[in-house]
Amino acid sequence: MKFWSNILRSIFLAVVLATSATASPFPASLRHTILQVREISPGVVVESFHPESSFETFGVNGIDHPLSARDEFDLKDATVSFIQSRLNIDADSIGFRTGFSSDVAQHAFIRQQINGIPVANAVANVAFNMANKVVSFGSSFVTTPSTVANVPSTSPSISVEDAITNAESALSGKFNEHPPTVEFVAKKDGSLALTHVVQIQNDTTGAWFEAFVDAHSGALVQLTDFVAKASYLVLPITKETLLEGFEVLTDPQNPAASPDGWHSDGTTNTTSTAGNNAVAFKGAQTNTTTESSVGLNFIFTQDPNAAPTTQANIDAARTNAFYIVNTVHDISYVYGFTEAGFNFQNNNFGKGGAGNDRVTISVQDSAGIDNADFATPPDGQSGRMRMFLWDLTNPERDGALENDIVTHENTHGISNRMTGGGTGRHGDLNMLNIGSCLQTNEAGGMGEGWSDAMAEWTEHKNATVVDFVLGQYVTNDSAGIRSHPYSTSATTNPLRYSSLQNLTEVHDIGEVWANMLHNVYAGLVGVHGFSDTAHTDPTTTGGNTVFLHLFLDAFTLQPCNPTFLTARDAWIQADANRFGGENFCTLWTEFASRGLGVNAAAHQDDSTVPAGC
Ligand SMILES: *[C@@H]1O[C@H](CO)[C@@H](O)[C@H](O)[C@H]1NC(C)=O
Ligand SMILES: *[C@@H]1O[C@H](CO)[C@@H](O)[C@H](O)[C@H]1NC(C)=O
Ligand SMILES: *[C@@H]1O[C@H](CO)[C@@H](O)[C@H](O)[C@H]1NC(C)=O
Ligand SMILES: *[C@@H]1O[C@H](CO)[C@@H](O)[C@H](O)[C@H]1NC(C)=O
Ligand SMILES: *[C@@H]1O[C@H](CO)[C@@H](O)[C@H](O)[C@H]1NC(C)=O
Ligand SMILES: *[C@@H]1O[C@H](CO)[C@@H](O)[C@H](O)[C@H]1NC(C)=O
Ligand SMILES: [Ca+2]
Ligand SMILES: [Ca+2]
Ligand SMILES: [Zn+2]
Repeated sequence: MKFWSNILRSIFLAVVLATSATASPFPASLRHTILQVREISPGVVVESFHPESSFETFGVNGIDHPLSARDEFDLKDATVSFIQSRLNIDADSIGFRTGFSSDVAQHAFIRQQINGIPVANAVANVAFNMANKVVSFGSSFVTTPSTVANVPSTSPSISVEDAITNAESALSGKFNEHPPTVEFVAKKDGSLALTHVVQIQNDTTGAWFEAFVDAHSGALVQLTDFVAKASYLVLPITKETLLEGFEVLTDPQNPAASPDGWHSDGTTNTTSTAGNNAVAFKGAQTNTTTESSVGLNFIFTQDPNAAPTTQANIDAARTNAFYIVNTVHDISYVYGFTEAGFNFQNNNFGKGGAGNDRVTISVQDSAGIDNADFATPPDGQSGRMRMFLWDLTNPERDGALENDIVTHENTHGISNRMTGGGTGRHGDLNMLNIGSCLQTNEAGGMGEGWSDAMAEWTEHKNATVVDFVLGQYVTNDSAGIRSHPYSTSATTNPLRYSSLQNLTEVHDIGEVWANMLHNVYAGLVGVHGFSDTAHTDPTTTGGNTVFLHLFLDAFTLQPCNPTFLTARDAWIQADANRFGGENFCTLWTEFASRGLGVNAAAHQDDSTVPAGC
């Protein structure tokens, strides 16, 4: 039975000495994916088993639950009845923990309970669509008749004080006075342990644990390490609009790009939206009041029906902006925007470039409305991102929650630092820009185009190159904030090189460039396919990987104040440098398809490709 197999996949933890492997009731092949081994102190190793929860999804229409016929929908009742019927268990073993609704779904979070006591590592979550049908169900419940028969006494035989002493000693820290609880922990032999759950911290090392001490034997049977893992409730960077739904991401950092994670500069560790690459805050530029987390759990649920300035929504905004800027840091880092390439970091770990210039992200900045901006001073001074509120809807919407806007701004920092070698300028979504190597109208326009193209790149999910729209969430308009979607269809987007004849505004010019890059992207993906891991692995071979290499490589090749012609030539050269010219004809064909062919000049179209293409 499917449900029974969950037992074998649940989280279990045991303190064991060294790596003395005990016989495990799950296949050896699973060991690598469900075990995590952590050395707490020399010789003391905690082996933790991560659950592989079951997960089912039920499409656009969803499925019924036993109370579907009722006129009134109650999230808790519907959830309990659904799980009860799905898992064939008693209602009183289903502990409703919390629920909330987004614009598109209603979410319930449940903990299994036995004899009224929650099982710490047995949880479930159910989502309903707005028609109150079940659309997904995840579960790591462990109830079975045999485990229920083996439930230990629910009266602890050792005191909480003794449990604290044991935990303090095992974990080299002090109890932090957070109220202890009594919970069950499901163990790998299918039995349960009754535990005292206490928090232990060490101010010197920054360690912060939740320890589960067996309330009958006194042994440490499970551990949650708040510090080692960071979780963020965010809109994953591949999602284009908020309506696609927030997710909890755990440890999304790429160690190849951020070796000490996102909350450490190698010296100071934080549990807030402040770290080596970025600091996200609301307030004056001098008042970097960041979002604090519980441990490193940045779980702040945005309420779409409340003003963005409510506390929960500010917290959600700081968390999302921090996540996006760090993710863009990590992506661009592995493609070449490194310390030596003039990136934004406080500590450069001795790898060159000037440090002390992490991005400062001011969310809901009071300086503006319906926009966002990014100031790029030279290497060694922080890039300054300012995200504004948008007042086109009621309640207002927050640009920090629209990933493509945050990425657009962040990319100004990349194009400005990489073109001309570490110099900078100011860029925004809709206003005029000034700066050093992207100063001219045409270069500044391409600056806007690169920013849109990078935002688009992050949001591609597969080899299907769909049209791309920027800013549809903040405007609550499916057309977004540009004149046309970026598209391979010349009907959907007719912009060509010659369109520049009639354009002077940088964002208008940027659209022409971003649409050309969209076509280049489509051409490369058409030839090379799509790499799912391109965000973290620049050695993959998909067209999306090739595109981002050329995108960043061309920055450092192109001259100060590039034109469409010289920027195109930089791409062709970047391909020659990295791929031996493998994509020569693909690139020329795509540029030429929008008028930037071999004989294009002075904003006159040409569709010629080199001989042999
Ligand atoms: C915290 O950790 C340090 C370094 O390991 C250790 O010296 C100290 O005793 C610990 N503090 C407590 C309260 O155990
Ligand atoms: C800070 O965090 C880093 C990376 O997570 C870790 O290696 C280091 O031990 C931590 N330092 C302190 C003082 O806790
Ligand atoms: C600094 O931030 C805190 C918390 O967001 C806020 O209460 C305070 O008013 C801010 N101060 C300034 C000068 O902006
Ligand atoms: C967004 O637009 C839709 C349709 O135009 C409208 O029904 C909805 O109220 C708008 N949302 C907000 C928050 O303004
Ligand atoms: C590919 O991604 C697009 C969105 O970019 C999505 O609409 C489509 O369903 C995806 N196709 C597959 C096969 O996953
Ligand atoms: C520029 O605008 C004029 C006047 O609207 C129009 O006739 C012409 O076709 C435009 N040129 C291009 C290349 O779009
Ligand atoms: Ca968007
Ligand atoms: Ca730097
Ligand atoms: Zn811009």
